[in-house]
Amino acid sequence: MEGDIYANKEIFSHLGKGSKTRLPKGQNIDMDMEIYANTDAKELNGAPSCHVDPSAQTGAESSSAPHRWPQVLLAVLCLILLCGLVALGVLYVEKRNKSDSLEAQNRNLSVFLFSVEQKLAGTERNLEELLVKHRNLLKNFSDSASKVCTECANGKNYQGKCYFSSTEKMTWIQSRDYCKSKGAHLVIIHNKKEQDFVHSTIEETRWIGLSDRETERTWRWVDNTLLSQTNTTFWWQNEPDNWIGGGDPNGEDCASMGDHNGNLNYWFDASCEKKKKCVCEVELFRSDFDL
Ligand SMILES: [Ca+2]
Ligand SMILES: [Ca+2]
Repeated sequence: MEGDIYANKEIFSHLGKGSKTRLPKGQNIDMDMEIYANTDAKELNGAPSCHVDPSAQTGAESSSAPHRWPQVLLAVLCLILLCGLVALGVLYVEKRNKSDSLEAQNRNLSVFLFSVEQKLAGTERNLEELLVKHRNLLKNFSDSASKVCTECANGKNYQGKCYFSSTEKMTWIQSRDYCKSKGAHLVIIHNKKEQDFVHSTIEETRWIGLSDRETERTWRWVDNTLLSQTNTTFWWQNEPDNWIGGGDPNGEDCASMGDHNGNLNYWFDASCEKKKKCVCEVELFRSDFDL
C-alpha cells in the first residue's frame, strides 16, 4: 500500500493537485480522493499514522501560542469597552438627575420671577397713584399758598399763623365760606394771648369761628371741637343769651368778637344772619385745613 501511495503521488506530482487524469480505457479518477483513499488504507493496515513525533508536537504548541494574543487582546478591548459603557451609563444617570434638578429649579425660579413681576407691577401702579396724589397736593398747596400769601400780605402773623379780615360784611355762613375760599378758616381762639392778639387787629365787631347752630348751648368751633374742650371763654357779662328780640326766630347762634357798642375784647352771640366783617386764620406752613 505504501508503494501505491507513493506511486500515485509520483503520478499526481506532475499533473498537479486537484487535477484529474484520464486513465486508460476512459476512467477519470479524482486524484485527491485517490490519495486519501490510499492514506486511509495505510492507516487501517496498522501503519503508525497516529504516531506523533514529540519534537513536531512541541513545534505545533509553540506555533499556536501566538494565535492566542488576538483573543486576549480582543477580550481586553471588550472589557475596556464594557467598563466604558458602564461609566457612560453612570455619567448619563448623573447628568439626567442634574438635568431634572435644574429643570425643577428653573420652574421654581420662573414661578418666583412671575410673583416678583406681579408685585413689581403692583408697586409701580401704587407709585403712579402716589405720584398723581403728590402732584395734586402740590397743586393744591400752591393754589392755597398763593391765596394765603395774597391775603396775608395785608394780614398779621402770630405764632406761625396768619390772621386777616374780610373787607366786606357778610353773614356768618358767608364769612365761613369766604375764609375757606382763601385757604383759611374763621378764627379759633385757644387762649388769652390769642384773644388779645386778635383783639389788637380789629377796630369793630368781627365774626369768629364759633356757633351753636346745630345744638343750642353746645358751642363748637369750625374745626368741630367743643368750646368746653378749650376751656377758655371771653363772653360778655350775660352772653350768650340766644336773644330772639333782634328779629331772628332762631335766636342767636353765632359768635362775634365785640358788638355794635364796641367791647371788642369780649364775645357776643348774635343772629347768624347779621352781616359783619370776619377774621380768618391760617397756619403759614399748613394748607390742608378742611372744614
Ligand atoms: Ca344760640
Ligand atoms: Ca347775645
